[in-house]
Order: sequence, then structure tokens, then C-alpha cells
Amino acid sequence: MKLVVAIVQDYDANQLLDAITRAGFRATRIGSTGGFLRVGNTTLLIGVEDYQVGRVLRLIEANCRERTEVVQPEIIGDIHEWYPPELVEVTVGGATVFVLDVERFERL
Ligand code: 2BA
Repeated sequence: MKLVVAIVQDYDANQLLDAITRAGFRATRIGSTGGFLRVGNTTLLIGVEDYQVGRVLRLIEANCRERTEVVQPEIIGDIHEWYPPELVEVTVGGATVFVLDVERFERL
């Protein structure tokens, strides 16, 4: 069994969750915050059998878009000194995905 951890943009989260649940998978949605931009994103935990990982990754790919965020360097935490004072463009997404081995799964 695998645990797919997908960090996605909030804009994409509802549509992706719809697709995941329609396909018969179970997921947990966690509100999270990116360490770089310090803005909200969504982390999904999706536990699946090994053979289902490819299908889940395709659903993520189909439902998460790349976007450009324009931000003020000041909001990028402590590293703003590296940036010129004008607005900075940052490309975010589609999704950041980790696939972890699950040692044991129980529903008690
Ligand atoms: P953030 O950390 O807020 O990063 C937002 C976007 O800023 C990133 O998009 C990337 O394009 C850019 N970025 C991040 N760190 C950077 C840096 N040191 N220098 C220049 N640009 C940087 P994504 O790569 O699509 O990541 C979206 C979100 O996924 C991240 O939000 C973070 O919450 C998560 N993430 C990405 N890589 C991760 C990792 N290796 N471990 C844990 N979480 C990760």
C-alpha cells in the first residue's frame, strides 16, 4: 500500500477531491501553508493500493494547473533581502507529490 501526499493549490482542491472521490478513492484534506510564499495551500492524504498510484497521479495531473503568483518580496519571509523591491513572479504548481510506502494500515 502507498500513501500519496499531494500539496495542491487551494483553487484546485475541490475539483481534485471531487475527481478522487468519484473514482472511488478515499482522501483526507488538510489545510496547509507553503514555507516559501507563506500562503495557504491544501495537502491531500490518499491511501491506495500500489497498482492504483498511477491512476491517482493522473487525476492529480488532470486537475491541478500551474499558475503564476505575483507577490511582494516582503511577504516571502526572511529572504526578502535577496529580492529587489518590486513585485516578484513565482510559478506555483500543478502539484507537489510524495508517494510513501505504508508499513501498516488498519481501520479499527
Ligand atoms: P511554497 O513553499 O509557498 O512555494 C510556492 C512556490 O514558490 C513553489 O511552487 C516554487 O515555485 C517557489 N519556490 C519555493 N521555494 C523556492 C525557493 N527557495 N526559491 C525560489 N522559488 C521557490 P511549487 O514548487 O509548486 O510548490 C508548491 C508548494 O508545495 C510549496 O509552497 C510547498 O508548500 C510545497 N512543497 C514544494 N516542494 C516541497 C518539498 N520539497 N517539501 C515539502 N513541501 C514542498
